[in-house]
Amino acid sequence: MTSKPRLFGADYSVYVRIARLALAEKDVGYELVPVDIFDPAGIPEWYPERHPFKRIPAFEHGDLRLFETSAICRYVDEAFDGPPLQPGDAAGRATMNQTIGLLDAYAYRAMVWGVYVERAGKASRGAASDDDVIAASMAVAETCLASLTRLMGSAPWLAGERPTLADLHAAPIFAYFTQAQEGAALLDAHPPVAAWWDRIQARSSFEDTRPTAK
Ligand SMILES: N[C@@H](CCC(=O)N[C@@H](CS)C(=O)NCC(=O)O)C(=O)O
Repeated sequence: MTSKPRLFGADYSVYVRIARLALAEKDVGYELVPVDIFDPAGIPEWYPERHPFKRIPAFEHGDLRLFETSAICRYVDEAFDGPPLQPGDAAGRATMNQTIGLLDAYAYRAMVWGVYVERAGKASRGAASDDDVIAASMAVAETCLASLTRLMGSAPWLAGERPTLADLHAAPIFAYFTQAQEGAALLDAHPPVAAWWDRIQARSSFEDTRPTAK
């Protein structure tokens, strides 16, 4: 297939950045088609056909249309040349998918919305933070970081000896979480995850997908 993939979404989005990281790691050229879910005018009227739940991202490559970031990333990894982003063995893939599931089910909501948006996001808009929401979210974040620490063991990456989709799924969440003072302090209390955070930030894909300042 020769056509260039198209990714629909906005660069500030955690999930759009995960897909962009996968495309960047595989060195795949693509078009980012702007869809801003926070646009006061609403999303484009054609977008629900791309994503029935009106979330971002959505993806297209030739005749293939996808939504759900994990499906997009696995397709990008398997359909294009470049370094594999999934372990070669079943147990390694299961462990990687467990970490991705943890990030989707528990980390994203608590660490991005419950801590970053509630603390740093609201402060930047001059709004008051809800300390009860932050405390409850930090308890979940603590379990997330403790679990990631245990699952990493002595490996440099979240799912083994080389970067995988699990690292790409986590990085945009941590990019927001560590902007809140509580987030940065919790990361410091988990040295293996803090060392991973230094490693993932040093990758060119991380820099290349940095959201543009608004
Ligand atoms: N399960 C979806 C989640 C995507 C998602 O929640 N994206 C956020 C932006 S980071 C969004 O579109 N939020 C809009 C909303 O919640 O209405 C995926 O894996 O792609």
